Parts: sequence; structure tokens; C-alpha cells
Amino acid sequence: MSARQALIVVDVQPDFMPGGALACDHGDEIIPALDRLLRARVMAHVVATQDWHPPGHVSFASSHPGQQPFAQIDLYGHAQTLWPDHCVQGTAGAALHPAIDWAALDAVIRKGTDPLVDSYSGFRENHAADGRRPSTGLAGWLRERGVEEVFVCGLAREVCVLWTAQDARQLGFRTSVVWDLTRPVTATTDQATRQTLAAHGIGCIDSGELRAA
Ligand code: VGL
Ligand code: ZN
Repeated sequence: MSARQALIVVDVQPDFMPGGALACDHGDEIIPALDRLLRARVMAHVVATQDWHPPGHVSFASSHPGQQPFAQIDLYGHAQTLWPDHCVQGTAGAALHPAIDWAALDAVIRKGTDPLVDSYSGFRENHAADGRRPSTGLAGWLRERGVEEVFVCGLAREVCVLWTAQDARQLGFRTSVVWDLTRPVTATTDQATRQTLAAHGIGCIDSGELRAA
């Protein structure tokens, strides 16, 4: 275990599980191995992100009359996918998943709390009306603890995990995605996501490699 490494667990919440409001196919399959990884205390620093939207959030199709879930609109000059209502603050579907032992967790970053801005990355929100991408404070939290390398897992593979990993890399952290502890939410291919990771200098590992390290 290195004091310079952190695990970032992205959006492991019931609404992203099969049967949930914004289900990732086979999303529940990551739970046993993620639970084992957390219990094994292999990472010196563990942070989880929690998608945490107010009712009527701008990313919900229901907030845009005439629009359907998974449609794309222009929002402040950038593409915004419209989602089913999900991870509404205080609901059971927005909780950190109850089947996981979160005792090893050092911090939780809640994101998507601004009613008018979505947030896929755990590091910074999507583009706001003024063109900025407001920080969540996660990079500072990691840096002040001396973290230099992050391992990103959770849901969804090609949305919040990918955006979080891309920002981590761009902000100067050595970054890997723990592939077997992720699942996609859309019909994207594994090959496309893996290519994007490689193109951004992001590693791709198996959770077994973490436990063996
Ligand atoms: C996510 C879509 C909307 C995710 C969150 O966790 O990947 N995707 N909100
Ligand atoms: Zn969301």
C-alpha cells in the first residue's frame, strides 16, 4: 500500500443498478469485488463520488417539456444528454450502495447538486452557463494528502468514470481505470472506451492487480 495512491469509487448507487432509474446493465456485478477491495484496505486513500441531484435537475428529460430520456440537447453551447430522473437528493436510489461496506471511505464528493449544471466528473462540473467548469475540490483534497496516482472504478464506465479519469490525468495524476469494476450505461463499445482511455494516457487494469500489489 502506497500513501501516494488513492481509489476513487464513482457513483455506486442503487439508481445505476439493474432495476434502478438509470440502470447500467450488469452494474450489480461489480459489487462483490468492490466490497472485497474496500475491506482489504489496499488503498491509503479512498474517496467516493455520489451523484446527488435536486428535484427538477437540468439533466432530467422531465425538466424539458417534449423531450425524452437519452435525447441530446444543446445546453450553454455544449451537448447535454437528457437522462431519466435519477439520484434525487435524499432518495434511496441516491444512497451509497447499501450492499457495500463503506467503512474504509475517507470522503464523499457529492456532485450534480447545482440545479442548472450537470456533473459527470468527480473533479469539476460540466460547463455552466458562464462557460466555466466549477471545481468540486477533489484535486485539492488529493494533493493535500500527497496523492500522485489514482485508480478509478464504479459507474458508469463511459460517462462518470471516464470523465473523472480524464480530469484526473489532465490534472497531473497518474491514472488507471479498474476495468472489471466498471459497467457502461449506454450502447457504447468496450473498444471505443478503451481507445479513449489509451489516447488520454490512462491505464486500464484489473482489480486483481490492485489486491496483488
Ligand atoms: C451518470 C449519467 C447521469 C454516471 C450520472 O454516474 O455515469 N451518468 N448522471
Ligand atoms: Zn446524474
